[in-house]
Amino acid sequence: METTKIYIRTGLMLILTFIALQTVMPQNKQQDSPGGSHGELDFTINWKKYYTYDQWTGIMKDLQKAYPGICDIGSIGKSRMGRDQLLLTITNKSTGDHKEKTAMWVDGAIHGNEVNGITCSLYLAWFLLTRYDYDPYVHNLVDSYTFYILPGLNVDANNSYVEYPNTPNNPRETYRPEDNDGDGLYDEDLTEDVDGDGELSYMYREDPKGNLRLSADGRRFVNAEDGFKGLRFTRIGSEGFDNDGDGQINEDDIGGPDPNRNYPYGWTLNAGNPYPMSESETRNVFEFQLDHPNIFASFHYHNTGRLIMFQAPPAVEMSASQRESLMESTEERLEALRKENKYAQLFPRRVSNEYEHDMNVQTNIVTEGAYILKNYRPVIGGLTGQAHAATYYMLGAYSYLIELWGSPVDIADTDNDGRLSDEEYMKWIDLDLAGDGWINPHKVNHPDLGDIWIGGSAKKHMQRTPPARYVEMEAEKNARFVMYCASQFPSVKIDDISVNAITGNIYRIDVTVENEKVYPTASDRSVQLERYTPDVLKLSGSGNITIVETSGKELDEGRRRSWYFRGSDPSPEIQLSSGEKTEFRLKGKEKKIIRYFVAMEGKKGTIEFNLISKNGGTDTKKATLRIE
Ligand SMILES: [Ca+2]
Ligand SMILES: [Ca+2]
Ligand SMILES: [Ca+2]
Ligand SMILES: [Ca+2]
Ligand SMILES: [Zn+2]
Repeated sequence: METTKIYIRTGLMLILTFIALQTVMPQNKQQDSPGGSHGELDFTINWKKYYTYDQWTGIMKDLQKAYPGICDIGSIGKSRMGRDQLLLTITNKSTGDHKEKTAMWVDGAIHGNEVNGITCSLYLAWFLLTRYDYDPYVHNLVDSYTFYILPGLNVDANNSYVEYPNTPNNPRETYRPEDNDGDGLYDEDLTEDVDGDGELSYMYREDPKGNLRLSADGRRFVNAEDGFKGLRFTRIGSEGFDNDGDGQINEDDIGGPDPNRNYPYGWTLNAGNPYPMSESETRNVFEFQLDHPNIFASFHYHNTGRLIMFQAPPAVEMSASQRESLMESTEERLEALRKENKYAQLFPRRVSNEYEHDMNVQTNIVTEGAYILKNYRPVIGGLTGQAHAATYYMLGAYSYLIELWGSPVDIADTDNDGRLSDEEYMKWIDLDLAGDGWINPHKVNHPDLGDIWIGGSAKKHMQRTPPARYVEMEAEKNARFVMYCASQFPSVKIDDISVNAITGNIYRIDVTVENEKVYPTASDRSVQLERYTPDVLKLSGSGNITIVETSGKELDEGRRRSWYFRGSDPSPEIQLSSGEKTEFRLKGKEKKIIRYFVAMEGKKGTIEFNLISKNGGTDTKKATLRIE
């Protein structure tokens, strides 16, 4: 009878024992009250404040001194004006070098005026450091991963924005000199605080033909009705003097290219001039990132709008009608999903097969981000020379641009029309901020213009950067989102080893390997860029065990069955190769079965499997084969 090729249970009994090799780190001071203090009082920081360069870098240095075992500080380079771009490297040094661990990159305020990004980055660093000894979740993150945190990227403009009177929108760019008005002089007419109140508001002149008047309460400039007979005004512009006597005010301010259009991916001359990475501030960052291929994901803090802008893989081309039907079907599916989860996300983007996992991973991550951040909306990010486009498209790291804060519409929109009327805004100022934050119109004598009016607008930290009282709540939940993402960095393990006797002294061993987290061990993009290291399963055994064959590729459940029934005649997709190691990539939440055939002489032997993943860690399991 020709039945030898079919698996026969011969009555042998196989006894398997698993030995998990894991290091257990001693933990101290961990407290059991999750609602209580977790070390915040060990190093107090006033979060209801915006910090100057000297102040925030001083905090960074003090933090490092207080937590030297889990924090390093260093400069990644200098700005145009010679300021150091200081970086905190946070990881438990005793569990391995920072470069050997999967890493999160976080930077803030590439746009000079967006300094709540500094607060959020600094808050994350402080949270990780102060809670390390108390909070098992944080402890585990800091033991396992590296956080590279650059609170202020555009340090010259960041400092100016906080230290000097400025509009909410300025200074935004890096300090490359630029002749905005083409008169041969560079940056010769900046804004000034004309009335000396520390704020840059708007200037108005009295004008019988002006289109504006004061509101009834005298606090705002509003449109004047036809036939209005009272005092009329015309708006001049932001506060400032005519420094060069050319008849124009504030016509040549500081600021070169937009630093977040200066990165190489999708770069254009118009916004990112004069060439990609021309600014030392952006170049220092990108060179650091190139030098640290352990960076797996990145966060970039901006304002405003409460957006989670994530990088999605490239879309496949579609006709207009295909796009339309995709929009419709996405909306339908989303509506159904939101009956179960109001934070559910779906995006009308079709990607090619090799990018499908990245699209799914990002959708899953930003769905949780929408839950954690509550009033933030996930959208797909832009590509035009932006930092987070370079991170994903050139480095293969998952990337997120967070537009922090926004208008107080969700707090102060009392009639629920989704917009904030002037009256609603003023009520927010009066009741939530006790009047602080508004500049009432007042008369001022201007050296170039004579008698003018200044005011009718909010102070600097009222729009793009929130009033101080809102800083901490924004920072806290944003730190939680970054930590959630780090908690989903890949983590591999050997789930199961199953051994079956086939025939004679031949055994089939199916090893189940698993990545328990949302992120894969390497992004689809990094695979396409060939900028990744495959996961490896290595087998070693006692001297009496030899490997007959390995399935070079993983087997899914269906294929495993077909291979099983067809004996040693595998389907052509399965590449058989003899050898001691098998390479593959574990996607997020994926299990794979790796099959080996081994021969054993004698009645007892041991085999050991080593799973090694550059981003997902390692696992080892042993099994004993014994015939009784
Ligand atoms: Ca000029
Ligand atoms: Ca200029
Ligand atoms: Ca002023
Ligand atoms: Ca001028
Ligand atoms: Zn920005």
